[in-house]
Amino acid sequence: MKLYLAPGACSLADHIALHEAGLTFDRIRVDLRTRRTEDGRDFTEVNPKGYVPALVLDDGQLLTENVAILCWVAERAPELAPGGDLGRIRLIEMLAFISTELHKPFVRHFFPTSDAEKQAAEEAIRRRLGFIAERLPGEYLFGSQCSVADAYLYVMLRWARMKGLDIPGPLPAFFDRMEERPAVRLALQHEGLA
Ligand SMILES: N[C@@H](CCC(=O)N[C@@H](CS)C(=O)NCC(=O)O)C(=O)O
Repeated sequence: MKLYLAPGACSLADHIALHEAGLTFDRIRVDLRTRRTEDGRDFTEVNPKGYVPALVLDDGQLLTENVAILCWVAERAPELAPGGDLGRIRLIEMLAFISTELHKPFVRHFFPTSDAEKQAAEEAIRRRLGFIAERLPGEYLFGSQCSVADAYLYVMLRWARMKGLDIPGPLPAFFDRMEERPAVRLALQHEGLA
């Protein structure tokens, strides 16, 4: 299995989740400007969408989209998803929220076409981090057990820190907790971010 990633990009969430699940995989860096892989390939031949993350399974099938890859990991490591009747649906609900309501505003904040757009994106991020912060039920998004969604939220908070955005309590403590996890440390180390 091969994970195509760019250091510090959203693919860090998938990288962490694969380590949390204890799965064996190769990492291949992608230069997002040139769209070339570190092994010299045109990345669009691997993933025609041209963006990371991309996961090539052992049978050669390609998986893309954070929500799908993180769900796939959680299916292989059920301890990384909430339990109960609605567990899988709650996980998709949370991943969809992070993907569409946080990740996308961050992209607008990183690459705004106007000051107004940047301001609106920052306001959206502030509100949505506030929404999560007010409802954090325990150490992690679903209580005491870390899930693949926590890896995705961790990357969003990392970006918020990089951009100097406010992170409401108790999310700074959540961030520190995540950074103590061996899977997070390993992924940061492998991406040259430790
Ligand atoms: N919808 C995709 C978006 C992934 C995405 O935004 N990837 C960024 C890095 S965080 C990227 O590769 N951007 C380069 C590009 O779009 O050209 C997903 O959730 O997996």
